[in-house]
Amino acid sequence: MRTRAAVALEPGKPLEVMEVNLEGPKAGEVLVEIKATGICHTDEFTLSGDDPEGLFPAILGHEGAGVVVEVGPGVTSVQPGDHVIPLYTPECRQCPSCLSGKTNLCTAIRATQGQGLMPDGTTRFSMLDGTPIHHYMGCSTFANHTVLPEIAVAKVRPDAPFDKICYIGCGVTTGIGAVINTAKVEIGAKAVVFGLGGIGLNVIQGLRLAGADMIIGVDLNDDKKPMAERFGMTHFINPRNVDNVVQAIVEMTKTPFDQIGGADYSFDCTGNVAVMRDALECTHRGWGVSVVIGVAPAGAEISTRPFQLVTGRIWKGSAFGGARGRTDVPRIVDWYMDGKIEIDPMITHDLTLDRINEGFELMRQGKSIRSVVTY
Ligand code: NAD
Ligand code: AHE
Ligand code: ZN
Repeated sequence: MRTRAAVALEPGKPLEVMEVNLEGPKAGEVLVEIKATGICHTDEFTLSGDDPEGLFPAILGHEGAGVVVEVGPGVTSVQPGDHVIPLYTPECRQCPSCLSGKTNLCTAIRATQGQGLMPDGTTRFSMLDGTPIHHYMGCSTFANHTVLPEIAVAKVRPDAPFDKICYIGCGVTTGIGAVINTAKVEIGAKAVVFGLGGIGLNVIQGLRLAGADMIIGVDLNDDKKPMAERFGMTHFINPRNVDNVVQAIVEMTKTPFDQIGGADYSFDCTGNVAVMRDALECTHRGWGVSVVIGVAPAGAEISTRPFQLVTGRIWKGSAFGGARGRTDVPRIVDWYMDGKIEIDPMITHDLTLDRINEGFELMRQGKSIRSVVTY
């Protein structure tokens, strides 16, 4: 079949909207009509050329929602008409990682996914002249139709609006999951969130859900403050306004009883390795936990004095919020539909596919939280 897609032809260049060829689903695969997709900073990261796994030409996008149109042989868990969210972290329930019960990082198809291919080592997308186009993160939601492995779709309730729940395909789950699954934040905690964008705001709403007392937001952009407050941020720091952001956080978190100071938990949602260091070092001696969520460019490395770890701070990372997609994503959709979490205010811009590059520009300029493209 043919479908419309925004294709990343070269790093650093705008996406080009065009008709592309799409082959139907093979065994264990499903064809999905994408109804809506968010634009995450990771799409921009890969488009910029900074992603070691970035391949071109590719159809980017990994934060979608849509409807199953056709299923390949052997598919049993979904059928045409089902509403689904594509999963860049699949859940096969059979690989050593899934069976370990210790991680959400299913390894069943990770190797081919990183090569921009379907599990059988081929691509379903090509240009009209026959040039192959890579898949991206196993999702390619910047195409009106895409093919996905069955293990990489979460079936969700049919009454949930596509243009909102697409955000659960990455940002919402990543942020809330990092708090609940990765950090396991407890009631009364003091937490710091570095980067108040599409991920950081969801960390904030996760912290509110978990019952944190103090939620300090850190961002270079003052314009991010009102939205973060709306979602539960209690204090704000712009690093440009303080001499030393770590010291400022240590001071803010001191009490008459505890003059050591430091956050119980911190989260990096910037992808900047200097910020990751601050995020670790602002946590409390003896027990502070810092979670890296941000994705750093090729070649970037984190550093700190080992003494920071010797004295009890813990550095962790979180992918897709530690969520097991087929199990957890339908529940998060229920949370949204039941009013337990909010999504709508974070979707600041609605676009059509023709205007997708405006969404990237708004993100670069810090003017959006999430732009959502509807087909
Ligand atoms: P975004 O562009 O919406 O937000 C980033 C925010 O960080 C902005 O508000 C920006 O002003 C702020 N910022 C940038 N540099 C800063 C600095 N030095 N100090 C303080 N604030 C700073 O991006 P997003 O969509 O929220 O994504 C955030 C990061 O999370 C990206 O690196 C993205 O690739 C990554 N990410 C990771 C996962 C995962 O599973 N681990 C999932 C989604 C996104
Ligand atoms: N390809 C990059 C790493 C990108 C990365 O870390 N991706 C996150 C999801 S970001 C979603 O917006 C992730 O899930 N990582 C786990 C995985 O298996 O990819 C690189 O540095 O090579
Ligand atoms: Zn993402």
